This record gives sequence, structure tokens and C-alpha cells, in this order.
Amino acid sequence: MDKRKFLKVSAIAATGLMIHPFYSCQPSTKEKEPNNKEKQPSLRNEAFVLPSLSFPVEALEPNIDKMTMEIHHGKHHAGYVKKLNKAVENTSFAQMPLLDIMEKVTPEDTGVRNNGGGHYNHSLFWDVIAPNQNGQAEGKLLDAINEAFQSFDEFKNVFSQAAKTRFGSGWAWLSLDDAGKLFVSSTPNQDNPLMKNIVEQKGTPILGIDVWEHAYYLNYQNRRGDYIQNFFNVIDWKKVAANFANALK
Ligand code: MN3
Repeated sequence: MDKRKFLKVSAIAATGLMIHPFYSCQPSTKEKEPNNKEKQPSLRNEAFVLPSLSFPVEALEPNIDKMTMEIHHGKHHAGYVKKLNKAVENTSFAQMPLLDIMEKVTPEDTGVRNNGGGHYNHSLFWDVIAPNQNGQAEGKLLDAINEAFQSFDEFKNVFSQAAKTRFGSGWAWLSLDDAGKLFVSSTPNQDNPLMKNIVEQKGTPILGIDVWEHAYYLNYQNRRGDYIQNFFNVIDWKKVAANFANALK
């Protein structure tokens, strides 16, 4: 084979479009030796598990009802965990911690993308909601919100609008970008701002709202706007502030 023809065949093979006995014996791109300059992922020894809620399922009523919490946590989130454990089997994700998976997952890793995102997103969601909240960010987090959005009320408007206008199923986020600035974004399905190979606006989420219908339909039916408004009654701003402090490190 002359050099030009060899290069052409190699280029086609690299796209994965060419099936040939020679190439089929080679390790897939997922299994190839990682680039030494790339950060090595740390390892995880155990299967992913459903995190417990830190409050009783009825504790968020009337903002989020008991049955929605039971089904959302006990069925939907549990389902993502189960399917994630299955999806990572025999892949390069098998022993990776969740945060490394979020960083490395690509659009083609459908099962890991949907269920890994589902596990991460819901774990964050349960962590930033709680009963008996005062509804207000404070301290350095409030300063950062004021800097990015001019005021706390304006942040609420921008965040609510992102949640309301997400077409179909998805999430709205408050995240910290690489430059240390807060921003609001929204993602479809179970994507999130950590998925740098997938999302447009990359960052570390510190607050997220689930706007899938399963998150509110039993209590609010089609009134997504009312659900979003009442979600502000259950945001645990101390937890969001802790996430903010961690993201700044
Ligand atoms: Mn959900």
C-alpha cells in the first residue's frame, strides 16, 4: 500500500466507520493507554448506591408532596443507580468515581451519560433541599450572586426563567465557571455542567432544580411555574454555600 492510500485508510479507520479484521483486533479507543499528560482518574471499588434522604419524605410538604418524594427518590433515582451500575460494566468507566465519569463521558456513551447524570444530578438535588428554610443566600455566596446577577431577586428571575423555559425534561443550574464566576444554565435530560464533552456552558453546579414532570406532576400537574416558585421555599442555602466554597477550592 502506498503512503497516500495508507493514510486514507487510517483516517477512515480512526472514525470507526471501517470494519476490518485487522482493526477489530485492536483495543477500542476506550481501552487504549491513557495519555500520560491526562489526569489519571482515581479508582472506585464499590457499586454506586442510592444516597439516603436527610429528612422524612413528607417533610417538604406542601412545597413537594410525600408521594412525589417517595417515587422520585425511591423509584426514579434508584433506577438511575441500578442502570448506571449496569452501564459501566466492562467499560473504562467501571472503576471510576462519579465525578471522573462526568468529566470524561462523551455523547456516544448513552447509558453512562443518562444514568450517570441521573445519579449525580439527583444526589445534588436531595442535598440542596430541606424543610424549614429561610429562603435567602448569605455571606460570600450572596456577594458572588450579587456580583454575577446584580441582586438576589434578579438571580431568582434568571434561574426561574431557565427552569421554566427548558423544553421537555431537564434541569436548571447555578454553577461556578473556571474563572470563578457564578452563572445560570439549563441542560436537557440528565446532562449537567460537569459534562465538558457534552454541554456548552461548563462549570461546577452548586444548586440544581429538576424540571422533569416526575419531579412535580402529582402535586402541580402542568403548573411548572408554581413548582419552581415553591422550590425556593425548600432550598437549603447553607448547603449551597458549602458547595460554593468547595467549588472555589
Ligand atoms: Mn428527577
